[in-house]
Amino acid sequence: MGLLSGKRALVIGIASKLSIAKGIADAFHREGAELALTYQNDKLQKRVEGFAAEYNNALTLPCDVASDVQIQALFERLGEHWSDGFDILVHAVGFAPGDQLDGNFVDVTTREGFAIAHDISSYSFVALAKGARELMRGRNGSLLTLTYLGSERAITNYNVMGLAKASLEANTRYMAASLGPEGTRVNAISAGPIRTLAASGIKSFRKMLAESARQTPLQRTVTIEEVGNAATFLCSDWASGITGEILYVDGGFNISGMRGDDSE
Ligand code: NAD
Ligand code: 0WE
Repeated sequence: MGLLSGKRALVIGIASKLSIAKGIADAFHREGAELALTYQNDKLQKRVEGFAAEYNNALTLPCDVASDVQIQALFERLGEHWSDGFDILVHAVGFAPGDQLDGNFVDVTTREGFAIAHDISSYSFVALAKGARELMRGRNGSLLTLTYLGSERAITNYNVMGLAKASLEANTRYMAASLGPEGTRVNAISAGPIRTLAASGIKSFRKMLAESARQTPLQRTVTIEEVGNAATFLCSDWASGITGEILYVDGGFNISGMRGDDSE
């Protein structure tokens, strides 16, 4: 018996085998969950269908979270597939226009960049919760999102994404308060830096990974498998008392202060 046997999970945010959402889907599948996956656009469809084939031919559906029409269509089709409901929704989506993530924060941040970052990276989590609400009601289900320490600390070049993640974390708490009475939990994982497609566009990301490993208690970066395992716990009945929580999966980086010579 797996930790998620008998549970149905919708995973949003797979773009490649390196995606955090792929690490989560792999762990959910290993622990016995039945999966459905979405893809952002036609370019990603074939790839996501390939992953779905490895998960007992999981259902795949399109969803660009910028579109209310697509979100509505997603839950209509999911409701036909899983007519008595589902248990888990994973939101592993974040985006800001590339020019927002390169340069001095005050110089590069624009009204439009701010709006897009907050729309795609934070509002979309509530938008998906609205769509999923009736299918998830009363099943002791859970929603999970992915955040980053840039919400609380000023991290070079993370810029307006840090503001959007601060909004996403507040969103996690307000959604937990809103959906708690119907038995649905809402949590976030704050992951340490991982080389994914979303990170590959970032200037000097390699240097950042090396430096953050040096300053981390575990002296290394974390993997998508480790995030997948923590996600499995949060979405399982073992976490039935946990909601509105931000769980760090970062090797302890966030609690670290100054590191002395003896730890090098
Ligand atoms: P990724 O590029 O593999 O995944 C990002 C996903 O967002 C992609 O699947 C992409 O299709 C999707 N997406 C972007 N805009 C979308 C839209 N309009 N509609 C639907 N989907 C859209 O990168 P990742 O690192 O796995 O990112 C997943 C989540 O993890 C993000 O929220 C990211 O902020 C967060 N995170 C990443 C790291 C890291 O270092 N990689 C650390 C902490 C948190
Ligand atoms: O949340 C993220 C990545 C978010 C992201 C990345 C991109 C690159 C391509 C959002 N939008 C875009 N838009 C693009 O056009 N992370 C936590 C990974 C990340 O990104 C950083 C980091 C870390 C860590 C950017 C600057 C500094 C550190």
